[in-house]
Amino acid sequence: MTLLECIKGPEDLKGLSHEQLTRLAGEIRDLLIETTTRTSGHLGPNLGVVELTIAIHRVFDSPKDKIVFDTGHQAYVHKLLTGRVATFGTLRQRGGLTGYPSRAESEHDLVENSHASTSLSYADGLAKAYKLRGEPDRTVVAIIGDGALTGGMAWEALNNIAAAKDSRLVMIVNDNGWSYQPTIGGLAEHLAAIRVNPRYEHVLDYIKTTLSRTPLVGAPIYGTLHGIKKGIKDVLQPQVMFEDLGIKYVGPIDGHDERLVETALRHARDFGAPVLVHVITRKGLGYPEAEQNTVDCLHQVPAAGAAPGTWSRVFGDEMVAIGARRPDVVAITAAMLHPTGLAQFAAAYPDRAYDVGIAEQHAVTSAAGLAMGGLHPVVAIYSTFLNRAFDQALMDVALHQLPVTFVLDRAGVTGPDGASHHGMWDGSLMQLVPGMKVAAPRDARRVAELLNEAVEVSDGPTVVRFPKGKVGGEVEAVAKLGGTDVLREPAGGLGADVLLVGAGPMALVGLEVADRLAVHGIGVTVVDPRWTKPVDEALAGAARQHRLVVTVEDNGRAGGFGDAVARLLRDHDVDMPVKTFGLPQEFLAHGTRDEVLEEAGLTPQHLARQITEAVALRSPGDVRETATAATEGHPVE
Ligand SMILES: Cc1ncc(C[n+]2csc(CCOP(=O)(O)OP(=O)(O)O)c2C)c(N)n1
Repeated sequence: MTLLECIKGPEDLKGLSHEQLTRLAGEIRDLLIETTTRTSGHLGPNLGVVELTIAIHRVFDSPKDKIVFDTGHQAYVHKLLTGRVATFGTLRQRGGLTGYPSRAESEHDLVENSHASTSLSYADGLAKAYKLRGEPDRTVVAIIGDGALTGGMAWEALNNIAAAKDSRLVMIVNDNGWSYQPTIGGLAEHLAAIRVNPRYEHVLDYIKTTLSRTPLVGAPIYGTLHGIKKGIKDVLQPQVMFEDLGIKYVGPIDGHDERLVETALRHARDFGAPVLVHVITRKGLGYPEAEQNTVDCLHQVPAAGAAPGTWSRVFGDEMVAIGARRPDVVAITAAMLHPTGLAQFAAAYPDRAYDVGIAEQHAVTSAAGLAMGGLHPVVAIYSTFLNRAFDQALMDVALHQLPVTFVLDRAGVTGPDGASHHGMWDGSLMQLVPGMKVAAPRDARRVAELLNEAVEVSDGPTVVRFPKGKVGGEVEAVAKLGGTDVLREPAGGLGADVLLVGAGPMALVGLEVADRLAVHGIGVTVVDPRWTKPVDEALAGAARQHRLVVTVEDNGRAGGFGDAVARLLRDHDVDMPVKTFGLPQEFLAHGTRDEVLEEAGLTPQHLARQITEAVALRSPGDVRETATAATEGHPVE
């Protein structure tokens, strides 16, 4: 039995010797590597916080003390130390452990949101709550990376924490110099005086002498740490601010020296007021493939970059082509240069690509400024993170009718990252924005086509949304209906029973649905509107030619494309039933994309069955029999 297998909870850590803790750290790293390379997951960040997490659980008394992991992608070690060694092999699998803290999994988990830069605000509130409730023996601990510290919310929180002088709050800045990519903050560059902290130089010296002695990985580690000196300064520069604000600052500390970290944390815990502890760690430590990975230290395995054949890659390739033709097109990413597919554009046109850090709100309003300045910005972010910048999209961009194109990768069901990552909100949020045009490409060809159309729009904002993963086969239109592509007319001899309007790749799912329904005598016209906002008015006329309208979208049902189609029909006095299929308006658990879509009923089989039932309700005789058979357990295949 390994030492790690004996750890059933944080209390089991407390009696271990220094040697045992070192052994434990090794066992944890082995398990992290073995598991994540099999299940996928955040490897680099977790390898970097092994000693730090051990120290946290030895010093603090969870769950009485509250531990908040910012973003939460680095909480695997915490999972292992809080009774989840035996189930760790199920990480990110349907029904298994989530990739982030999960209150359903453990009383030691608290915040599951996984959107960065929130930990200090949660911690501020928690500490105030315990004070008001008269529970002064609790300490709140927030662990925040230097990447997450680039998010504005973290600074809003610090401003308030500084004023809450008697909060028992320990903020640990886990500074590894990396976000997805090296953290490059503007603070140090733009502030005139950069103070070099002697303690920081001391830590670098320490790391140089100790880590350089380690064969193979030593030199690269030192090289990278030294290379990120600028990044560390970025965090040190705000140290001036911490001191000025009156927040106690401790550090910088070598985050891989467990004893040293413990000592600092004990001091911080006993201080009785907000303390910021600055630890320097090495992302990916202990796994040469991660340490030497120059893209992102294996932030994630498999790598989150835009692999050939993915939607992100198709977008990235087209951006390079557009960039060559249109010198006014610029690109913005919020700390996701590689995953969004913008790396090629940045390499080709370095002056026209901006990585703003984990700062979606700033990204969008900065894009507004770029547009006001005569450029056409393309803001490439994951759909779920656009939520952060809704007000900026609405008031800063749309109100001014600015030509900004939002490219929303990972729109719809994403998969193993779970509830906080499914991009199921943008389709509804964007429907609310006056003047916003939303495109949903169904295949690779349409990504290129619609992206080009979007950057041609000069009098207002546009969105191009597409899902995660591999792009499917291409399907050409057989006819046009206004701006809408008709992909399939009812099969020979069948009537125009159903008008199936599929948004984006759901149009291709619609084709499979049509095949299944044709077998049962139901004629389906399948169309792809290409633009889901504004809804093509031609659909109103087409609806009149059918007996039922069906919409299918990979987005929450409430207020999405389907509701917009129903509204269009009402507005045109088309008295036609509309069935809107989409994701249930719930926080959907993790699983593969296919598993989640299956559970949401968005597979051809489920859709065919439900549409058959709906048609039967409105039809005499033949179709009704088919539907009855289907509902009585003979699935419509
Ligand atoms: C609002 C938001 N934008 C983007 C992301 C995607 N993301 C996840 S982790 C990460 C980098 C975090 O860097 P850091 O906080 O330094 O932690 P590290 O992985 O280096 O330990 C990013 C950009 C996110 N989770 N939330």
